[in-house]
Amino acid sequence: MNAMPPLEVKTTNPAVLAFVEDSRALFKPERVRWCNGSKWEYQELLKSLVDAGTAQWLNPARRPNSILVRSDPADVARVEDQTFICSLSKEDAGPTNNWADPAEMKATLTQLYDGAMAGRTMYVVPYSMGPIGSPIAGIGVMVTDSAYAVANMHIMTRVGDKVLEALGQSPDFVRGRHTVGYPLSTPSTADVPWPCDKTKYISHFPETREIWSYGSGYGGNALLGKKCHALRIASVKARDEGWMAEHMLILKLTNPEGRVKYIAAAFPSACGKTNLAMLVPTIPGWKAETIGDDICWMKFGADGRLYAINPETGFFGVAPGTSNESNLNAMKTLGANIIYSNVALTDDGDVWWEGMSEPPAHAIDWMRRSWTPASGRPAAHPNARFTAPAAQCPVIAKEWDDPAGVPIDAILFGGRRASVVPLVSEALSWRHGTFLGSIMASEKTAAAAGKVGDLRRDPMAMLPFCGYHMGDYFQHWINIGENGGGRMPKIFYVNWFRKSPEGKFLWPGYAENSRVLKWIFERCDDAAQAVETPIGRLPADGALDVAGLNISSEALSELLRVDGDGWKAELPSIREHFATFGAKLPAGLSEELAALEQRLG
Ligand code: GTP
Ligand code: SPV
Ligand code: MN
Repeated sequence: MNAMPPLEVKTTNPAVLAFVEDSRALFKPERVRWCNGSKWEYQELLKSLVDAGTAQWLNPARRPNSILVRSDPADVARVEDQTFICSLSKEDAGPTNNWADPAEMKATLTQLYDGAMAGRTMYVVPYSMGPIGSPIAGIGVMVTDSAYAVANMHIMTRVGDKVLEALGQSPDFVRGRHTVGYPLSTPSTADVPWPCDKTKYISHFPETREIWSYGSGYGGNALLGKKCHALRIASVKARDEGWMAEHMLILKLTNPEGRVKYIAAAFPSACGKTNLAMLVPTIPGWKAETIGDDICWMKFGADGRLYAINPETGFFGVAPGTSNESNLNAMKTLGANIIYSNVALTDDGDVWWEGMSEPPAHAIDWMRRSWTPASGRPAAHPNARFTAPAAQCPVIAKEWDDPAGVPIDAILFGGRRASVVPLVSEALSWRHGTFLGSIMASEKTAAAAGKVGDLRRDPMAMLPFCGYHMGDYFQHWINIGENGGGRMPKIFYVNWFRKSPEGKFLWPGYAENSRVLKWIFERCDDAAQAVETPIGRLPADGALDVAGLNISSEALSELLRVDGDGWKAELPSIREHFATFGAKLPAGLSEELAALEQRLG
């Protein structure tokens, strides 16, 4: 895997040079490669992945310049049990994070790191989260021995010389160390297609803005710019500096009169962010365009409004369920220059996954076994992913990489709830909206290791991604709202996943979610009718545009029903959830809970 010549070191920044030299001394790689971010470099990375047997080229007539990667079957999702927030005090990590003493964690990892890159290349990846030069953006430098991680970082972030140039001599960058933990200790040690280790650690040191990741090559564990930096470390930075780092898509919505609103939405992993970010409205005259599909950084602008950027440059999206019917724009984005992970390979060298189209008569499944529809198992892993350049999305908004960001008009929360939570409600205030976010719950998906389907509280879709005590995080939300006053976005709670007693989705979802977006858009202008209920404002009779939609009036009234008994039955579990935050639970949220109880009667 020595295809690449060493390149010139393009920085004299002493902090960067010291970080790289310390990493080299620890990992003991055979060689160090500084990544410059060029197209040529990206192509060399793909070639080295193919040469190593990690990847194979797809049929260039069908998927030009695209590869298929199949991971170790035990390295397919984020490992929340092995994710640690190593703040100086345990209290700062809070009850929802795993904590370890930073010195002890570093001692453990230093042992694992010692010589872990023997026989391999250590790539140095300077990257920017957000447009270079944007006042909202942030820089990181990551070292890794995974060419797969580097190739993905090329798509997902801005990489290379221009980042080092922007950083200049500043020591203000996030330091990321990553190794798959599979040294080629002797010249005769054979490599494997997907090196990784059974032992895994995804560790964060919030005070020193460091990330130490060990043993996994999978997305959120290995692409350190994404969840580790842009959410866990950035959330701490945001708390310290008075801004927000959130697990949200960003969408631009234009009404038939040409007026625009920007909407951010927090849904847990694999709960529909990529889909909503790219939807094609079914209502005439409305237009939706994509700004981001996973992460949103927001800072106050000079006018006192919250301005958001998408810190990423690509989509690391869930493949299964993506089709021309469910997400045409994603399908159009996926034509060329894609890294596919853990999908199935068709006999003509193309990709396939469950829900994409009629199953092929034969394929090779994600575990490299022969597969037919009769095999009785999925051909693609449920958390199979595509890595796609955002610029290839046919509905990417022109301002998607504007360094100034876009002013946010509405924030949506939502999760997978088979019952209780209606299709849409509007919060009564920012604080009430913060309360709704704080009690969000969702059924667990395949994006993280563990049992799928269990209902868990996932406040603001940040449960696995908040780098500090979630009680303090709630307080930060309340503080931000007080700072922003009347210029804050309106908050809404949505649920595309309410089911009938027979277990069928009541709402068609996907493109039809535009009907809900329309109501939200018009609520922002106080134009659409709403009724006040104990849980918030719901669409008044006839206010939700269902013209041309094939939905029964029973289904619609169930979707918009305020299930008072269901909410009352949930109060004990909300109280229990709140109790876990102890004295750090903001008084404002206890007051919101008491007010809800009272309104429910
Ligand atoms: P992460 O990348 O893990 O953060 O996920 P995400 O939030 O971007 O989720 P994504 O849009 O990839 O959707 C995940 C799954 O939810 C896919 O299988 C979709 O088909 C399904 N899904 C998305 N939107 C809807 C919807 O409106 N209704 C229903 N029933 N399913 C949906
Ligand atoms: C998620 O799990 O929320 C993702 C995929 O967006 S990962 O990059 O693995 O975090
Ligand atoms: Mn996500």
